[in-house]
Amino acid sequence: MNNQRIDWPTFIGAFILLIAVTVPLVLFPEAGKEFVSMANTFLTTNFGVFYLAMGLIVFAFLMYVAFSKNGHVKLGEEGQKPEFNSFSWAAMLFAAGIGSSILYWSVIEWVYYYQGPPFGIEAESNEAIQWATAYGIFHWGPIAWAIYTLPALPIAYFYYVRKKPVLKVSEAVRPVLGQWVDGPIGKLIDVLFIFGLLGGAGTTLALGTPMIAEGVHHLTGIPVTLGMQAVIMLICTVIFAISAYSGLQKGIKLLSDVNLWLALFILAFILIFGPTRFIIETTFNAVGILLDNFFKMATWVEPFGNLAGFNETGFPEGWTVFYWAWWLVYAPFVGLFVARISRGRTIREMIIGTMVYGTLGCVLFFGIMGNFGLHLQLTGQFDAIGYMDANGPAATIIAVIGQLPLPNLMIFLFTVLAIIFLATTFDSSSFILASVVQKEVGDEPFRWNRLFWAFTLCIMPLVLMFLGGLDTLQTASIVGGFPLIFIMFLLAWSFMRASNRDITASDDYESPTIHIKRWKKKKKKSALEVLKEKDPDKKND
Ligand code: NM2
Repeated sequence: MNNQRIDWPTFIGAFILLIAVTVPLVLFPEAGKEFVSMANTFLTTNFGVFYLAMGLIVFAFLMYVAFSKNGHVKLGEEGQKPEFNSFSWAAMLFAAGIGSSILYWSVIEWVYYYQGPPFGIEAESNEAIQWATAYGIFHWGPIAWAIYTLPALPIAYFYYVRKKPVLKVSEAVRPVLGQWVDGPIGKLIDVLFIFGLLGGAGTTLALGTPMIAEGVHHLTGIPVTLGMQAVIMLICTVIFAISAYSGLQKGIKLLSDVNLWLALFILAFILIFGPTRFIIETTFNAVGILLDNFFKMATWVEPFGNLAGFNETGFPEGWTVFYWAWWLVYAPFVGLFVARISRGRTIREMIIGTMVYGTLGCVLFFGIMGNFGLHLQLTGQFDAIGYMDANGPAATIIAVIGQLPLPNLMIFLFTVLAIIFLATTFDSSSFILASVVQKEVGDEPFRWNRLFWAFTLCIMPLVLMFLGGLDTLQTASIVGGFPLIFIMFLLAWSFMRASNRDITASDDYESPTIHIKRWKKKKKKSALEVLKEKDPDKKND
């Protein structure tokens, strides 16, 4: 009986695509790697501008919706209270959308920008320092969060306002694609999304696991080997599988709350016991640089390459395009998840909440963790750059944290936080993957289905890690995520189309929810009339 509610074509389609990509990588790792990296270079150099344009358009679109009549629409019934309070909502949102990668990049991203700055600036110059403090915030800032938020609009709208019990990307583009959603195109959209997310999650694991491993190594002395990393991955999988299994109200919410408190504690500790004034001033300054150069950064595609004495840096493809692509493969998932937790909020609250809390959270991480590291470097207390050249990024992150007072305790907490961050992204991912392969989702998708995706999320990266092909998987997901750019436009269009239609059906602009209710009543009546025509004896029940 249960199995009838599974959408088998999507389930199997996603699985086959996954196998179809993994098996050649297992059999022919070198050739596979070369092919994928060629495809990646081709896409990011030729179509990089697509990604940047998408980012800006999505950002502008959301600003428009938030303050338009469509933003008033309530996700749920009139007078309904939000299902989760704002604290838990923000915590879940942040914990789902952000994984352990923020701990990785916020501590050391500045090193890369400092050594390979944008805009033809001299490496390791004072100007490079300034940009290094701002670029991280940009890549984890308002545009990035806008990419995350957009899919939530149509999905939440159909789930709560039109009350379709389906949590699927394809369902959210029905107003534009109509019947096609039920055919192969709809399945393809869902399968592409699943594929992108699995690859994006693979990237997260590829960064997170070595970092956690270095933390464990520092605390226990166990050498970092492939086997040890595999055990860490498995332990993380068990944690998030338990959380996904116990569901939204228990495991996922609890882990997210713990995640937020622990993160706030570590950030506060670094702020207080680290160079407080330097951190505050540098972060403040960086926000200024970002605001001043927002559009410049958002549109920099390096058009002149090596012409006329310019020196091509590859910075836009390597960073901004890569980041937008990475946020993009996660976006439908975060959209589905944000939609699921936003019952009782308005569209505007959802948009502003995601973008503001999301950006603020990232500013805190980059401002505090990043500038703590930068301060160590500039004052000569700890040569993070030299350490990184010798020992790689993962060990450097742990070494930077080890410069704090109570180093062992802080490394322990940092490692635990990384595990929880990883788990909170993966439990919600498996929850959503399970939803997408079901035809209908009551309150939550089936448990076995959630567990299945929890393990699938890890097993493939695990296999590839042993083969040394994890980088290839990352790149493949970015390549596979390319069509999502177009799906983003379909999503925006669908939302506008459906909500405008519902809103104009009423004359009451101020409260579209009331208006939508009225519209629905009308609809219902006409459905009943049709029934009566067919079967005049049928009672109105
Ligand atoms: N993003 C936010 O590993 C993670 O933190 C998950 C990464 C897309 C860069 C998301």
